[in-house]
Amino acid sequence: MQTVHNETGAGAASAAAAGTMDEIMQKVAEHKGCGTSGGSGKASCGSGAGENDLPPEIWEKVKNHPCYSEEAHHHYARMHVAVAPACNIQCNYCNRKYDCANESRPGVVSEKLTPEQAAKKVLAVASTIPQMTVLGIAGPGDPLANPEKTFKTFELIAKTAPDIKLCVSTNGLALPDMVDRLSQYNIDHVTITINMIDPEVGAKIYPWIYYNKKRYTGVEASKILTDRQLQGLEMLTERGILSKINSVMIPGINDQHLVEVNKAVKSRGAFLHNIMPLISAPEHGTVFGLIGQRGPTAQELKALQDSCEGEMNMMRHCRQCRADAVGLLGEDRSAEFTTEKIEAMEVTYDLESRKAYQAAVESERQAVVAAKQEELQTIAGAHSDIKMLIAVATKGSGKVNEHFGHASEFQIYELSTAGAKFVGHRRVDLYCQGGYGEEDTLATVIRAINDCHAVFVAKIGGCPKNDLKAAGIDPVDQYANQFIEQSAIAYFKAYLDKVASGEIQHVERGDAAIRQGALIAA
Ligand code: CLF
Ligand code: SF4
Repeated sequence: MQTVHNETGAGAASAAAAGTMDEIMQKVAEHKGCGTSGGSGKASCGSGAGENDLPPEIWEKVKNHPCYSEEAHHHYARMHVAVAPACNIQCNYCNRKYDCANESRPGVVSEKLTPEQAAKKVLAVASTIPQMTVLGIAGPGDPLANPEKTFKTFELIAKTAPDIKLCVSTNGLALPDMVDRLSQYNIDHVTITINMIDPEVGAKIYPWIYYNKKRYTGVEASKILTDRQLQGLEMLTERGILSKINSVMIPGINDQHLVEVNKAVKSRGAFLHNIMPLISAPEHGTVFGLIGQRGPTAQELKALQDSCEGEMNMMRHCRQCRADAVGLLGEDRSAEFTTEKIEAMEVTYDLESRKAYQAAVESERQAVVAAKQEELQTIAGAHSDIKMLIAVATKGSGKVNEHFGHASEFQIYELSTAGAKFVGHRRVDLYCQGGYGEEDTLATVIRAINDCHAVFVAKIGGCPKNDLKAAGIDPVDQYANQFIEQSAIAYFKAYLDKVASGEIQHVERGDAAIRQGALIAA
Protein backbone atom coordinates (compact mmCIF):
# COMPACT_ATOMS: atom_id res chain seq x y z
CA MET A 1 0.00 0.00 0.00
CA GLN A 2 1.24 3.48 -0.80
CA THR A 3 2.06 5.90 1.95
CA VAL A 4 -0.25 8.66 0.90
CA HIS A 5 -1.64 11.62 2.71
CA ASN A 6 -3.75 14.62 2.00
CA GLU A 7 -4.77 17.78 3.78
CA THR A 8 -7.76 16.27 5.55
CA GLY A 9 -5.81 13.30 6.79
CA ALA A 10 -8.82 11.26 5.76
CA GLY A 11 -9.06 8.72 2.96
CA ALA A 12 -8.41 5.08 3.81
CA ALA A 13 -9.31 5.79 7.37
CA SER A 14 -12.28 7.85 6.38
CA ALA A 15 -14.64 4.92 5.91
CA ALA A 16 -14.06 3.76 9.44
CA ALA A 17 -14.23 7.31 10.79
CA ALA A 18 -17.39 8.07 8.89
CA GLY A 19 -19.23 4.98 10.07
CA THR A 20 -22.00 3.10 8.29
CA MET A 21 -23.75 4.21 5.13
CA ASP A 22 -26.78 5.18 7.22
CA GLU A 23 -24.65 7.39 9.46
CA ILE A 24 -22.99 9.05 6.49
CA MET A 25 -26.34 9.63 4.80
CA GLN A 26 -27.64 11.12 8.03
CA LYS A 27 -24.69 13.54 8.18
CA VAL A 28 -25.20 14.60 4.59
CA ALA A 29 -28.95 14.98 5.19
CA GLU A 30 -28.59 16.89 8.46
CA HIS A 31 -27.39 20.05 6.82
CA LYS A 32 -30.32 20.17 4.40
CA GLY A 33 -32.95 22.74 5.18
CA CYS A 34 -30.32 25.15 6.45
CA GLY A 35 -32.13 27.95 4.62
CA THR A 36 -30.97 31.37 5.59
CA SER A 37 -30.14 30.35 9.11
CA GLY A 38 -26.74 28.96 8.17
CA GLY A 39 -23.82 30.79 9.61
CA SER A 40 -22.77 32.10 6.27
CA GLY A 41 -26.17 33.64 5.75
CA LYS A 42 -26.68 31.67 2.55
CA ALA A 43 -30.01 31.86 0.87
CA SER A 44 -29.73 28.14 0.22
CA CYS A 45 -27.31 25.39 1.03
CA GLY A 46 -26.19 23.67 -2.16
CA SER A 47 -22.56 24.05 -3.03
CA GLY A 48 -23.00 27.48 -1.45
CA ALA A 49 -23.08 25.94 2.02
CA GLY A 50 -20.82 27.71 4.47
CA GLU A 51 -18.86 26.59 7.51
CA ASN A 52 -21.85 26.54 9.85
CA ASP A 53 -24.08 24.71 7.37
CA LEU A 54 -22.07 21.47 7.29
CA PRO A 55 -20.75 18.90 9.76
CA PRO A 56 -17.12 19.81 10.57
CA GLU A 57 -15.59 16.71 8.94
CA ILE A 58 -17.44 17.42 5.67
CA TRP A 59 -16.62 21.16 5.80
CA GLU A 60 -12.96 20.17 6.24
CA LYS A 61 -13.15 18.21 2.97
CA VAL A 62 -14.95 20.85 0.91
CA LYS A 63 -13.85 24.18 2.33
CA ASN A 64 -11.06 24.80 -0.15
CA HIS A 65 -12.27 22.61 -3.01
CA PRO A 66 -13.40 25.06 -5.71
CA CYS A 67 -15.94 22.64 -7.22
CA TYR A 68 -17.49 21.34 -3.99
CA SER A 69 -17.83 24.79 -2.40
CA GLU A 70 -19.21 27.77 -4.31
CA GLU A 71 -17.69 30.10 -1.73
CA ALA A 72 -14.26 28.49 -2.23
CA HIS A 73 -14.35 28.86 -6.00
CA HIS A 74 -13.83 32.62 -5.77
CA HIS A 75 -10.54 32.08 -3.94
CA TYR A 76 -9.05 28.64 -4.64
CA ALA A 77 -7.89 27.06 -7.87
CA ARG A 78 -7.82 23.55 -9.30
CA MET A 79 -5.76 21.93 -11.98
CA HIS A 80 -6.25 18.92 -14.19
CA VAL A 81 -3.60 16.71 -15.75
CA ALA A 82 -4.54 14.96 -18.99
CA VAL A 83 -3.06 11.52 -18.37
CA ALA A 84 -6.04 9.30 -19.26
CA PRO A 85 -6.62 9.05 -23.04
CA ALA A 86 -8.78 5.89 -23.40
CA CYS A 87 -12.51 5.55 -22.84
CA ASN A 88 -14.76 2.53 -22.33
CA ILE A 89 -18.08 4.01 -23.49
CA GLN A 90 -19.38 6.30 -26.23
CA CYS A 91 -21.56 9.31 -25.44
CA ASN A 92 -23.50 11.02 -28.25
CA TYR A 93 -22.21 14.42 -27.09
CA CYS A 94 -18.56 13.38 -27.36
CA ASN A 95 -16.11 13.48 -30.22
CA ARG A 96 -13.05 11.41 -29.31
CA LYS A 97 -10.79 13.89 -31.09
CA TYR A 98 -11.44 16.15 -28.13
CA ASP A 99 -11.55 15.75 -24.35
CA CYS A 100 -14.13 13.85 -22.30
CA ALA A 101 -17.23 16.00 -22.65
CA ASN A 102 -18.46 14.83 -19.25
CA GLU A 103 -16.14 17.41 -17.70
CA SER A 104 -15.03 19.39 -20.72
CA ARG A 105 -16.69 21.38 -23.40
CA PRO A 106 -16.53 19.90 -26.88
CA GLY A 107 -13.93 21.38 -29.13
CA VAL A 108 -11.12 21.58 -26.59
CA VAL A 109 -8.02 19.41 -26.98
CA SER A 110 -5.59 18.85 -24.14
CA GLU A 111 -1.92 17.98 -24.33
CA LYS A 112 -1.56 14.39 -23.09
CA LEU A 113 1.03 13.73 -20.37
CA THR A 114 2.80 10.77 -18.81
CA PRO A 115 2.36 10.41 -15.02
CA GLU A 116 5.91 11.69 -14.52
CA GLN A 117 5.31 14.76 -16.67
CA ALA A 118 2.04 15.31 -14.84
CA ALA A 119 3.76 15.16 -11.44
CA LYS A 120 6.28 17.80 -12.50
CA LYS A 121 3.50 19.97 -13.87
CA VAL A 122 1.64 19.80 -10.55
CA LEU A 123 4.72 20.97 -8.66
CA ALA A 124 5.30 23.78 -11.17
CA VAL A 125 1.71 24.99 -10.83
CA ALA A 126 1.65 24.55 -7.04
CA SER A 127 4.71 26.75 -6.67
CA THR A 128 3.39 29.40 -9.09
CA ILE A 129 -0.25 29.40 -7.96
CA PRO A 130 -0.18 28.75 -4.19
CA GLN A 131 -3.97 28.86 -3.92
CA MET A 132 -4.15 25.76 -6.17
CA THR A 133 -5.53 23.20 -3.71
CA VAL A 134 -6.98 20.41 -5.85
CA LEU A 135 -5.61 18.13 -8.52
CA GLY A 136 -8.26 16.46 -10.66
CA ILE A 137 -7.95 13.82 -13.34
CA ALA A 138 -10.84 14.24 -15.73
CA GLY A 139 -9.70 12.90 -19.05
CA PRO A 140 -9.20 13.39 -21.90
CA GLY A 141 -10.89 9.92 -21.77
CA ASP A 142 -12.14 8.15 -18.66
CA PRO A 143 -9.60 8.12 -15.80
CA LEU A 144 -10.76 4.74 -14.51
CA ALA A 145 -10.47 3.19 -17.98
CA ASN A 146 -6.76 4.11 -17.62
CA PRO A 147 -6.18 2.94 -14.06
CA GLU A 148 -2.42 2.47 -14.18
CA LYS A 149 -1.74 5.99 -15.51
CA THR A 150 -4.31 7.55 -13.21
CA PHE A 151 -3.16 5.86 -10.01
CA LYS A 152 0.52 6.27 -10.83
CA THR A 153 -0.07 10.01 -11.17
CA PHE A 154 -1.92 10.16 -7.85
CA GLU A 155 0.83 8.14 -6.18
CA LEU A 156 3.58 10.49 -7.40
CA ILE A 157 1.69 13.62 -6.35
CA ALA A 158 0.69 12.29 -2.94
CA LYS A 159 4.39 11.77 -2.22
CA THR A 160 5.66 15.12 -3.45
CA ALA A 161 2.75 17.49 -2.76
CA PRO A 162 0.92 16.01 0.23
CA ASP A 163 -1.29 19.06 0.89
CA ILE A 164 -3.06 18.83 -2.47
CA LYS A 165 -6.49 17.20 -2.50
CA LEU A 166 -6.96 14.49 -5.11
CA CYS A 167 -10.08 14.36 -7.24
CA VAL A 168 -11.27 12.19 -10.11
CA SER A 169 -14.13 12.27 -12.58
CA THR A 170 -15.50 9.13 -14.24
CA ASN A 171 -18.37 7.81 -16.34
CA GLY A 172 -18.74 5.15 -13.62
CA LEU A 173 -18.55 1.98 -15.71
CA ALA A 174 -15.31 0.80 -14.09
CA LEU A 175 -16.01 2.45 -10.73
CA PRO A 176 -17.14 -0.56 -8.64
CA ASP A 177 -13.85 -2.32 -9.44
CA MET A 178 -11.83 0.76 -8.47
CA VAL A 179 -13.48 2.06 -5.30
CA ASP A 180 -11.14 0.26 -2.93
CA ARG A 181 -8.14 1.55 -4.84
CA LEU A 182 -9.51 5.08 -4.75
CA SER A 183 -9.95 4.76 -1.01
CA GLN A 184 -6.44 3.35 -0.61
CA TYR A 185 -4.97 6.34 -2.45
CA ASN A 186 -6.90 8.84 -0.28
CA ILE A 187 -9.02 10.13 -3.16
CA ASP A 188 -11.58 12.12 -1.22
CA HIS A 189 -13.69 13.47 -4.07
CA VAL A 190 -15.16 11.46 -6.94
CA THR A 191 -17.44 12.73 -9.70
CA ILE A 192 -19.67 10.32 -11.63
CA THR A 193 -21.48 11.46 -14.75
CA ILE A 194 -25.00 10.03 -14.51
CA ASN A 195 -27.37 11.15 -17.26
CA MET A 196 -30.10 8.55 -16.72
CA ILE A 197 -31.35 5.73 -14.53
CA ASP A 198 -33.74 4.43 -17.22
CA PRO A 199 -31.93 2.36 -19.89
CA GLU A 200 -34.54 3.40 -22.48
CA VAL A 201 -33.41 7.01 -21.98
CA GLY A 202 -29.81 5.85 -21.88
CA ALA A 203 -30.08 4.19 -25.29
CA LYS A 204 -30.62 7.67 -26.77
CA ILE A 205 -27.41 8.95 -25.17
CA TYR A 206 -25.00 5.99 -25.28
CA PRO A 207 -24.64 3.96 -28.51
CA TRP A 208 -22.28 1.44 -26.91
CA ILE A 209 -20.17 0.49 -23.92
CA TYR A 210 -17.19 -1.82 -23.65
CA TYR A 211 -17.43 -4.00 -20.56
CA ASN A 212 -15.68 -7.24 -19.56
CA LYS A 213 -13.95 -7.40 -22.94
CA LYS A 214 -17.26 -7.23 -24.81
CA ARG A 215 -19.09 -4.46 -26.65
CA TYR A 216 -22.73 -3.94 -25.65
CA THR A 217 -25.20 -1.68 -27.48
CA GLY A 218 -28.66 -0.17 -27.04
CA VAL A 219 -30.77 -0.69 -23.92
CA GLU A 220 -28.58 -3.57 -22.75
CA ALA A 221 -25.52 -1.29 -22.69
CA SER A 222 -27.33 1.41 -20.73
CA LYS A 223 -28.72 -1.12 -18.23
CA ILE A 224 -25.19 -2.27 -17.42
CA LEU A 225 -23.97 1.32 -17.23
CA THR A 226 -26.67 2.56 -14.87
CA ASP A 227 -26.33 -0.49 -12.60
CA ARG A 228 -22.57 0.02 -12.38
CA GLN A 229 -22.87 3.79 -11.79
CA LEU A 230 -25.36 3.40 -8.93
CA GLN A 231 -23.43 0.50 -7.41
CA GLY A 232 -20.24 2.57 -7.53
CA LEU A 233 -22.00 5.52 -5.90
CA GLU A 234 -23.24 3.35 -3.03
CA MET A 235 -19.74 1.96 -2.53
CA LEU A 236 -18.27 5.47 -2.35
CA THR A 237 -20.86 6.51 0.21
CA GLU A 238 -20.12 3.43 2.33
CA ARG A 239 -16.46 4.44 2.41
CA GLY A 240 -17.10 8.09 3.29
CA ILE A 241 -15.77 9.40 -0.05
CA LEU A 242 -17.63 12.55 -1.12
CA SER A 243 -19.31 12.12 -4.47
CA LYS A 244 -20.56 14.66 -6.95
CA ILE A 245 -22.90 13.70 -9.77
CA ASN A 246 -22.58 15.47 -13.11
CA SER A 247 -25.59 15.27 -15.44
CA VAL A 248 -25.73 16.71 -18.95
CA MET A 249 -29.16 18.29 -19.58
CA ILE A 250 -30.32 17.25 -23.06
CA PRO A 251 -33.70 18.84 -23.88
CA GLY A 252 -36.28 16.33 -25.10
CA ILE A 253 -34.13 13.36 -24.05
CA ASN A 254 -33.38 13.50 -20.33
CA ASP A 255 -34.46 16.96 -19.10
CA GLN A 256 -37.60 15.75 -17.30
CA HIS A 257 -35.90 12.50 -16.32
CA LEU A 258 -33.08 14.27 -14.45
CA VAL A 259 -35.47 14.94 -11.57
CA GLU A 260 -35.66 11.14 -11.12
CA VAL A 261 -31.89 10.88 -11.43
CA ASN A 262 -31.58 13.55 -8.75
CA LYS A 263 -33.76 11.54 -6.33
CA ALA A 264 -31.89 8.31 -7.09
CA VAL A 265 -28.46 9.77 -6.44
CA LYS A 266 -29.58 11.63 -3.36
CA SER A 267 -31.00 8.45 -1.86
CA ARG A 268 -27.60 6.81 -2.40
CA GLY A 269 -25.70 9.50 -0.55
CA ALA A 270 -24.37 11.78 -3.32
CA PHE A 271 -23.14 15.04 -1.82
CA LEU A 272 -23.67 17.35 -4.76
CA HIS A 273 -25.53 17.35 -8.09
CA ASN A 274 -24.17 19.35 -11.01
CA ILE A 275 -26.65 19.68 -13.88
CA MET A 276 -24.73 21.06 -16.86
CA PRO A 277 -26.10 22.27 -20.20
CA LEU A 278 -25.47 20.19 -23.31
CA ILE A 279 -23.10 22.18 -25.51
CA SER A 280 -23.70 21.07 -29.04
CA ALA A 281 -22.81 22.54 -32.41
CA PRO A 282 -22.26 20.87 -35.80
CA GLU A 283 -18.59 21.89 -35.87
CA HIS A 284 -17.93 19.72 -32.79
CA GLY A 285 -18.58 16.64 -34.95
CA THR A 286 -20.58 14.88 -32.22
CA VAL A 287 -23.71 12.83 -32.96
CA PHE A 288 -25.85 15.40 -31.16
CA GLY A 289 -24.08 18.27 -32.91
CA LEU A 290 -24.62 16.73 -36.32
CA ILE A 291 -28.31 15.89 -35.82
CA GLY A 292 -29.03 19.39 -34.48
CA GLN A 293 -29.82 18.39 -30.90
CA ARG A 294 -30.06 21.69 -29.04
CA GLY A 295 -28.83 22.53 -25.57
CA PRO A 296 -31.06 24.19 -22.94
CA THR A 297 -31.62 27.93 -22.61
CA ALA A 298 -30.47 29.71 -19.46
CA GLN A 299 -34.01 29.74 -18.06
CA GLU A 300 -34.59 26.04 -18.79
CA LEU A 301 -31.35 25.12 -17.03
CA LYS A 302 -32.08 27.30 -14.01
CA ALA A 303 -35.66 25.98 -13.71
CA LEU A 304 -34.42 22.38 -13.61
CA GLN A 305 -31.68 23.23 -11.10
CA ASP A 306 -34.22 25.09 -8.95
CA SER A 307 -36.66 22.19 -9.06
CA CYS A 308 -33.97 19.78 -7.84
CA GLU A 309 -32.61 22.09 -5.15
CA GLY A 310 -35.24 21.05 -2.63
CA GLU A 311 -34.04 17.48 -3.08
CA MET A 312 -30.31 17.99 -2.61
CA ASN A 313 -27.27 20.26 -2.94
CA MET A 314 -26.93 21.71 -6.42
CA MET A 315 -23.70 22.92 -7.99
CA ARG A 316 -24.20 25.94 -10.24
CA HIS A 317 -20.66 27.20 -10.70
CA CYS A 318 -19.26 24.43 -12.94
CA ARG A 319 -17.30 25.79 -15.93
CA GLN A 320 -17.17 22.50 -17.88
CA CYS A 321 -13.43 22.93 -17.87
CA ARG A 322 -10.88 21.20 -20.04
CA ALA A 323 -8.86 18.11 -19.11
CA ASP A 324 -5.72 20.22 -18.63
CA ALA A 325 -7.36 23.28 -17.04
CA VAL A 326 -5.27 25.32 -14.58
CA GLY A 327 -6.38 28.19 -12.34
CA LEU A 328 -9.52 29.54 -10.76
CA LEU A 329 -12.73 28.14 -12.28
CA GLY A 330 -13.53 30.42 -15.18
CA GLU A 331 -9.93 31.41 -15.88
CA ASP A 332 -7.51 29.26 -17.80
CA ARG A 333 -3.78 29.48 -17.25
CA SER A 334 -2.91 26.22 -19.00
CA ALA A 335 -0.93 28.06 -21.69
CA GLU A 336 1.60 29.07 -19.00
CA PHE A 337 2.29 25.42 -18.24
CA THR A 338 2.91 23.64 -21.53
CA THR A 339 5.22 20.62 -21.42
CA GLU A 340 7.93 22.63 -23.14
CA LYS A 341 7.76 25.42 -20.56
CA ILE A 342 7.67 22.99 -17.63
CA GLU A 343 10.67 21.05 -18.92
CA ALA A 344 12.62 24.31 -18.81
CA MET A 345 11.46 25.23 -15.28
CA GLU A 346 13.41 24.77 -12.05
CA VAL A 347 10.67 23.67 -9.71
CA THR A 348 10.78 23.92 -5.93
CA TYR A 349 7.86 22.91 -3.76
CA ASP A 350 7.62 25.05 -0.64
CA LEU A 351 4.85 23.79 1.59
CA GLU A 352 5.34 26.51 4.21
CA SER A 353 4.97 29.39 1.78
CA ARG A 354 1.89 27.72 0.28
CA LYS A 355 0.37 27.51 3.75
CA ALA A 356 1.19 31.15 4.48
CA TYR A 357 -0.38 32.28 1.20
CA GLN A 358 -3.49 30.20 1.83
CA ALA A 359 -3.83 31.73 5.31
CA ALA A 360 -3.98 35.15 3.62
CA VAL A 361 -6.57 33.83 1.12
CA GLU A 362 -8.63 32.55 4.04
CA SER A 363 -8.61 36.01 5.69
CA GLU A 364 -9.76 37.55 2.42
CA ARG A 365 -12.55 34.98 2.22
CA GLN A 366 -13.66 35.68 5.79
CA ALA A 367 -13.78 39.40 4.96
CA VAL A 368 -16.14 38.66 2.04
CA VAL A 369 -18.45 36.63 4.30
CA ALA A 370 -18.39 39.29 7.06
CA ALA A 371 -19.18 42.12 4.62
CA LYS A 372 -22.12 40.17 3.22
CA GLN A 373 -23.45 39.42 6.72
CA GLU A 374 -23.29 43.08 7.62
CA GLU A 375 -25.10 44.15 4.47
CA LEU A 376 -27.75 41.46 4.95
CA GLN A 377 -28.75 43.13 8.21
CA THR A 378 -29.83 46.17 6.20
CA ILE A 379 -32.59 44.24 4.44
CA ALA A 380 -33.52 42.00 7.34
CA GLY A 381 -37.29 42.03 7.69
CA ALA A 382 -37.91 43.57 4.24
CA HIS A 383 -40.90 42.09 2.41
CA SER A 384 -41.00 41.87 -1.36
CA ASP A 385 -41.68 39.13 -3.91
CA ILE A 386 -39.27 40.72 -6.35
CA LYS A 387 -36.42 38.50 -7.52
CA MET A 388 -33.94 39.66 -10.11
CA LEU A 389 -30.72 38.52 -11.72
CA ILE A 390 -27.56 40.55 -12.09
CA ALA A 391 -24.39 39.76 -14.05
CA VAL A 392 -20.99 40.48 -12.46
CA ALA A 393 -17.59 40.93 -14.09
CA THR A 394 -14.96 39.53 -11.72
CA LYS A 395 -11.42 38.17 -11.78
CA GLY A 396 -11.89 36.45 -8.39
CA SER A 397 -11.47 37.26 -4.68
CA GLY A 398 -15.24 37.82 -4.47
CA LYS A 399 -14.93 41.36 -5.88
CA VAL A 400 -16.36 43.40 -8.75
CA ASN A 401 -12.93 43.83 -10.29
CA GLU A 402 -13.09 43.19 -14.04
CA HIS A 403 -13.68 45.66 -16.87
CA PHE A 404 -16.74 45.00 -19.04
CA GLY A 405 -14.61 44.73 -22.15
CA HIS A 406 -12.16 42.25 -20.60
CA ALA A 407 -14.72 39.83 -19.18
CA SER A 408 -14.71 36.35 -20.72
CA GLU A 409 -17.58 35.38 -18.44
CA PHE A 410 -20.14 36.97 -16.15
CA GLN A 411 -21.18 35.49 -12.84
CA ILE A 412 -24.93 35.52 -12.28
CA TYR A 413 -26.49 36.30 -8.89
CA GLU A 414 -30.15 36.14 -7.96
CA LEU A 415 -31.19 38.98 -5.66
CA SER A 416 -34.12 38.76 -3.29
CA THR A 417 -34.88 39.79 0.28
CA ALA A 418 -33.03 36.58 1.29
CA GLY A 419 -29.79 38.07 -0.09
CA ALA A 420 -27.57 37.52 -3.11
CA LYS A 421 -27.32 33.93 -4.32
CA PHE A 422 -24.87 32.71 -6.95
CA VAL A 423 -26.93 30.90 -9.60
CA GLY A 424 -24.60 30.47 -12.55
CA HIS A 425 -22.30 32.07 -15.06
CA ARG A 426 -22.33 32.96 -18.76
CA ARG A 427 -19.32 32.61 -20.98
CA VAL A 428 -18.90 35.37 -23.58
CA ASP A 429 -16.42 36.54 -26.18
CA LEU A 430 -14.26 39.48 -25.13
CA TYR A 431 -15.97 42.73 -26.11
CA CYS A 432 -12.72 44.63 -26.19
CA GLN A 433 -10.44 43.33 -28.96
CA GLY A 434 -7.11 45.08 -29.37
CA GLY A 435 -8.34 48.23 -27.68
CA TYR A 436 -11.61 48.52 -29.62
CA GLY A 437 -15.12 47.40 -28.81
CA GLU A 438 -16.70 44.93 -31.22
CA GLU A 439 -20.35 45.72 -31.96
CA ASP A 440 -21.16 42.16 -33.10
CA THR A 441 -19.66 40.81 -29.89
CA LEU A 442 -21.67 43.24 -27.80
CA ALA A 443 -24.88 41.79 -29.26
CA THR A 444 -23.84 38.27 -28.18
CA VAL A 445 -22.88 39.53 -24.70
CA ILE A 446 -26.31 41.13 -24.34
CA ARG A 447 -27.98 37.88 -25.44
CA ALA A 448 -25.94 35.97 -22.82
CA ILE A 449 -27.08 38.22 -19.95
CA ASN A 450 -30.46 39.21 -21.35
CA ASP A 451 -32.26 37.78 -18.29
CA CYS A 452 -30.36 40.20 -16.00
CA HIS A 453 -31.54 43.58 -14.76
CA ALA A 454 -28.02 44.94 -14.27
CA VAL A 455 -24.39 44.22 -15.01
CA PHE A 456 -21.79 45.09 -12.35
CA VAL A 457 -18.37 46.03 -13.72
CA ALA A 458 -15.18 47.72 -12.52
CA LYS A 459 -15.22 49.97 -15.58
CA ILE A 460 -17.16 50.35 -18.82
CA GLY A 461 -16.98 52.62 -21.87
CA GLY A 462 -19.73 55.00 -22.96
CA CYS A 463 -20.69 53.07 -26.08
CA PRO A 464 -21.47 49.67 -24.50
CA LYS A 465 -23.10 51.52 -21.59
CA ASN A 466 -25.65 53.07 -23.92
CA ASP A 467 -26.33 49.81 -25.76
CA LEU A 468 -26.85 47.96 -22.48
CA LYS A 469 -29.25 50.64 -21.28
CA ALA A 470 -31.16 50.41 -24.56
CA ALA A 471 -31.47 46.65 -23.99
CA GLY A 472 -32.89 47.31 -20.50
CA ILE A 473 -29.76 46.23 -18.61
CA ASP A 474 -28.44 48.72 -16.05
CA PRO A 475 -24.62 49.11 -16.33
CA VAL A 476 -23.35 49.56 -12.76
CA ASP A 477 -19.76 50.69 -12.13
CA GLN A 478 -20.21 52.33 -8.73
CA TYR A 479 -19.05 49.19 -6.87
CA ALA A 480 -15.65 48.85 -8.56
CA ASN A 481 -13.29 46.69 -6.47
CA GLN A 482 -15.90 46.16 -3.78
CA PHE A 483 -17.26 42.81 -2.56
CA ILE A 484 -19.83 41.30 -4.92
CA GLU A 485 -22.50 40.10 -2.53
CA GLN A 486 -22.30 43.16 -0.28
CA SER A 487 -22.61 45.42 -3.33
CA ALA A 488 -25.43 43.37 -4.81
CA ILE A 489 -27.48 43.53 -1.60
CA ALA A 490 -26.94 47.30 -1.37
CA TYR A 491 -28.03 47.71 -5.00
CA PHE A 492 -31.11 45.54 -4.45
CA LYS A 493 -32.12 47.49 -1.35
CA ALA A 494 -31.90 50.76 -3.32
CA TYR A 495 -33.87 49.13 -6.17
CA LEU A 496 -36.67 48.08 -3.81
CA ASP A 497 -36.76 51.62 -2.38
CA LYS A 498 -37.12 53.08 -5.90
CA VAL A 499 -39.92 50.63 -6.75
CA ALA A 500 -41.69 51.46 -3.47
CA SER A 501 -41.46 55.20 -4.13
CA GLY A 502 -42.76 54.78 -7.69
CA GLU A 503 -39.52 56.12 -9.19
CA ILE A 504 -39.19 52.94 -11.25
CA GLN A 505 -41.42 50.04 -12.15
CA HIS A 506 -40.19 46.46 -11.80
CA VAL A 507 -40.45 44.47 -15.04
CA GLU A 508 -39.57 40.84 -15.66
CA ARG A 509 -36.66 40.14 -18.02
CA GLY A 510 -36.65 37.61 -20.88
CA ASP A 511 -34.57 34.45 -21.43
CA ALA A 512 -30.84 34.32 -22.20
CA ALA A 513 -28.67 32.17 -24.45
CA ILE A 514 -26.00 29.71 -23.28
CA ARG A 515 -23.17 29.91 -25.77
CA GLN A 516 -22.91 26.74 -27.88
CA GLY A 517 -19.90 27.39 -30.09
CA ALA A 518 -17.42 27.00 -27.25
CA LEU A 519 -14.26 26.57 -29.30
CA ILE A 520 -12.17 28.52 -26.85
CA ALA A 521 -9.39 27.91 -24.40
CA ALA A 522 -10.80 28.54 -20.95
FE1 CLF B 1 -11.64 18.70 -11.62
FE2 CLF B 1 -14.04 17.82 -11.52
FE3 CLF B 1 -12.46 17.48 -9.49
FE4 CLF B 1 -13.38 19.85 -10.03
S1 CLF B 1 -13.57 20.08 -12.31
S2 CLF B 1 -12.20 16.58 -11.48
S3 CLF B 1 -14.58 18.09 -9.40
S4 CLF B 1 -11.25 19.33 -9.61
FE5 CLF B 1 -15.34 21.42 -11.42
FE6 CLF B 1 -14.49 21.74 -13.85
FE7 CLF B 1 -17.08 21.57 -13.39
FE8 CLF B 1 -15.56 19.50 -13.12
S5 CLF B 1 -15.74 23.16 -12.71
S6 CLF B 1 -15.92 20.57 -14.99
S7 CLF B 1 -17.11 20.18 -11.70
FE1 SF4 C 1 -16.36 10.98 -24.33
FE2 SF4 C 1 -16.13 11.13 -21.68
FE3 SF4 C 1 -18.30 9.95 -22.78
FE4 SF4 C 1 -15.91 8.76 -22.87
S1 SF4 C 1 -17.13 9.21 -21.02
S2 SF4 C 1 -17.34 8.99 -24.57
S3 SF4 C 1 -14.49 10.50 -23.16
S4 SF4 C 1 -17.73 12.10 -22.93
